[in-house]
Amino acid sequence: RLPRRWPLAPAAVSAAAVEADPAADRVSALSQVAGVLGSQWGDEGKGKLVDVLAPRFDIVARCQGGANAGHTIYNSEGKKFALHLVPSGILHEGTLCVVGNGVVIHVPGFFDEIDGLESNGVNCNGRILVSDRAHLLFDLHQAVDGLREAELANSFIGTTKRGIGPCYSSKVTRNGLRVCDLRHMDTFGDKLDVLFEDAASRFEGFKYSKSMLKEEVERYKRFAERLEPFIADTVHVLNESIQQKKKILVEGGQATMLDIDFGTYPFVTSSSPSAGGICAGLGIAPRCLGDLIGVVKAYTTRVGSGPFPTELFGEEGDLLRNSGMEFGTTTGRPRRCGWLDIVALKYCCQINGFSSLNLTKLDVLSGLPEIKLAVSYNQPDGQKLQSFPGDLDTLEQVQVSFGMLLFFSLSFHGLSVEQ
Ligand code: 2SA
Ligand code: MG
Repeated sequence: RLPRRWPLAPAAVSAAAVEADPAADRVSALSQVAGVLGSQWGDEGKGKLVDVLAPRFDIVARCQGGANAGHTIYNSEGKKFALHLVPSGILHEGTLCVVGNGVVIHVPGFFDEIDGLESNGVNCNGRILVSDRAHLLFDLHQAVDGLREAELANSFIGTTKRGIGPCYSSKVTRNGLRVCDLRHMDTFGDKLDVLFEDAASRFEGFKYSKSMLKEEVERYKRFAERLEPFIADTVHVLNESIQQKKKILVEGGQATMLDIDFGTYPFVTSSSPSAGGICAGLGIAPRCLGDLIGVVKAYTTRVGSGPFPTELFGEEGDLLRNSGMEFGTTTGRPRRCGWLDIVALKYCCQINGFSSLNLTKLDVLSGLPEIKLAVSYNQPDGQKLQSFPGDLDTLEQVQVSFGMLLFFSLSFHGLSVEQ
């Protein structure tokens, strides 16, 4: 635990509760609005931490990304749940889940997820609010994602092909459709037509006919009816909840090293999974934010292409992958594995100002004769880099200095690393 920078919500926990669960006081002492963010390249175990913390919060909110996230949670009976769009708080009856304005929503996928949860005994009724400002992600965005990757050939990004980039492109181009557009089906078809025409004129392989458009509009008329009870002005709901002293936990998807601004661009996702994405993706003020927990795995994994300075290949990589069960929740892809990278972690700590770190999967390293940590990056001429480079050419050429894990301490305010 590190000093907190913001006033905290009063912790109302009885001595008996603390005795029954020693973690209770620490968890309840978390600020009124707290966040769980990935501090590597994703898959650090954010979903598990959110699941642990959720019972102490009134609301769990997603602020960015979409169904590219894959949060795996096991319930008390050992049943496995793979969540993509629905916040991980859904497994706790008393928690309200919010899908914020910054999220991109594939409505059919959203309902598939809800159907899956309900058929496994999880009641979703009245427990999920979807922002009326969130952008709609259509099948056409997924098709474009695939076509764009194919076009990139050998320099493909390795996206989840969930249409995330193309949907955020529509949003930024300002011809995207939002959840609130489902309330205006009279103009919905015309707006969707613009997106279809866009894709068809750009990609030869994009098949499009007016009858396809008509079918899609009919499909969305049905979705509009089913989605209506979920739709809310979540900006208003969240700000009212803050006024009412309710506790909000923000569940980050992906991670800072995949951030559109701070990650290893262009091998990144198309949203802001770092602290700044919370305010933009939920419509809450920066001064409301309190504790931000950076989740960090005891080693590093990455899915998709892009530089990975501490990557391990061959048997060493296989060992981590198999003992850590490092396969994508969304796509099942084997994750690339390597040592913990303190240079990248320090950079993430600077950007997010984490109040604490949650170190996960330390047990996976059990039995290894040595555990390495990247402690600095050097340029080919031997000069040490002072910060995590923005230029990929520089990053690809760095030589990593490793430290062995003999004694290891991190101090976040001085940002010093000892080994
Ligand atoms: P996209 O689909 O446009 O967001 O892909 C762009 C890059 O972001 C990476 N990315 C991820 N990396 C790790 N985990 C992610 N979620 C799933 C999971 C991944 C899976 O939690 O397991 O199942 O494969 C995730 N989402 C996006 C992606 O690999 C690209 O490098
Ligand atoms: Mg994941």
